[in-house]
Amino acid sequence: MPALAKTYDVKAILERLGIEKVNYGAFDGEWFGNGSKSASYSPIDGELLGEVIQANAEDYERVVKNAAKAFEMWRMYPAPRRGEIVRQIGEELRKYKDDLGALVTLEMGKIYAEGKGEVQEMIDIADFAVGLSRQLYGLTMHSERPLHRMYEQWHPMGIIGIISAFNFPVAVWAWNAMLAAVCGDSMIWKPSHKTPLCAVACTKIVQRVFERNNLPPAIMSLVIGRGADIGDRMINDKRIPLISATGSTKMGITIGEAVGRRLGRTILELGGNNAIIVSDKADLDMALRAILFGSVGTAGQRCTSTRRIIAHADIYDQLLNDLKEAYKSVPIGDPMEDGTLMGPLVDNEAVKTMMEAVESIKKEGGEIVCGGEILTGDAYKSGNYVTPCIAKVENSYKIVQNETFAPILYFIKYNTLDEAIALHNDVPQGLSSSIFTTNMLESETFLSAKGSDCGIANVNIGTSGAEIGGAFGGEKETGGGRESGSDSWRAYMRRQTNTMNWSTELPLAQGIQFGVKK
Ligand code: UN1
Repeated sequence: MPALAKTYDVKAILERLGIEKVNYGAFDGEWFGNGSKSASYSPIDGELLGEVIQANAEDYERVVKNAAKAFEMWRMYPAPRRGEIVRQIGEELRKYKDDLGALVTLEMGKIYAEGKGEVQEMIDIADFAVGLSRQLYGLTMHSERPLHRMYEQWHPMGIIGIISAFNFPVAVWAWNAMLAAVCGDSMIWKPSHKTPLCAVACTKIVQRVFERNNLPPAIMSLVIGRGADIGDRMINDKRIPLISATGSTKMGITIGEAVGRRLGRTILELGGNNAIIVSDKADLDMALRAILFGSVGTAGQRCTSTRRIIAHADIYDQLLNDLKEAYKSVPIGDPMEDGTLMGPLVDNEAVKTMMEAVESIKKEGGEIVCGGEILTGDAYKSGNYVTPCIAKVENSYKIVQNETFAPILYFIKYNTLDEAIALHNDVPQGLSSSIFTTNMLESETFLSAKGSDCGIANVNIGTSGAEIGGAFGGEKETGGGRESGSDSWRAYMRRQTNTMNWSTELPLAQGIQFGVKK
């Protein structure tokens, strides 16, 4: 069937990235693994991309020991020189942008443009971290005591545990890894078991940079393995002072509890339920394009995906109709091919979850406006392709209050801005949000203290596609963590307050006299 012939060479892509038929899943400077084998199949057509021999409990122990050893030297390596290593990693990522972007697409199914976009995020955060390596600033304070000096400094923290999700299999690791590296930490990455080859490829890229510079590659270690073997060990491990995790709220609660019990720290980036308020004063054409990217992009599998449209009654019907037309013409198919805008969902399980959600919508009284079906036929033989769905609902529905990781968009009507903001905030999650309006009073209200309660709030742009320069994360059940830009780096270091007495007396603070009789 020539129409289905691939225009790209999977074998060549994998080869250039150093992916073998069977790969080791643990890395601490050397590749090894003694756990069970796990296969990675492409959601595009079910093709076997490669296998991984996962890490077992002993392998994990070995990785932690070597990451701890690497930390001891790395923390004493000057921060700007750590930045130089990260600069070289950024250069290397530029060389592999196309291949690594393709592997992201092959392994999790987002379209190639987005796969490459993800690698661009890695490059951007590497550049950001290089600059940061000379700006890990602390404050100086004025002491209340004469001839005393006070300041604070930021020290490397230790081994950072990075737990990443399938939907951003390389970028989110890089947000953490590039910052942690300039902060002087070593790290252990546990990627999603759905995207192990992406993690192997990234680790091979950084391995070469460390080796070239005669530095221990264990600074960026890897353990691929199931939660019960590896994840549980990591979150309960006192040698890991910080766990940075991306995933579902359910998973975040487990991690938060386990790490909290040992008084460790977490950066949690969990579920979103992101809405766009579309005002009657919006540029509807712009709103339409933003909604389409936000809801259909990555097949609705971003934590920032647009899940709810809160539309003003006066434009509700028009927007819904226009969007319905746009949804119908979204090219769905092989995400590697030019022109495709929506690829498959990550696996059959995700398709099942989406279909169950569609049923729940109907059961609760919602109306399916379009989509929500499984595509069949030769081009869709992996069974992972669906049509994106729009549904008319009430915000209070149980299904609407939950995050479904699939392209389902809920339509909700409002009359006043206060009502819109109340609906907007009336969900358990608080990641990303946006308003489309050309009225400044409306946009400022949305951004004010009584406006959006999310970690990210935008005006006239969608909910997804954040730049790396800002702090990324959200409130409420999204977990409260912040990654990536702004001053997120502080979470990867420990703060120390220093007071230096350069007098010949010993005055106490708060004016306390505590004389010793001679
Ligand atoms: C995620 O889905 O976990 O803002 C991260 C965005 C991307 C990152 C999403 N830059 O959509």
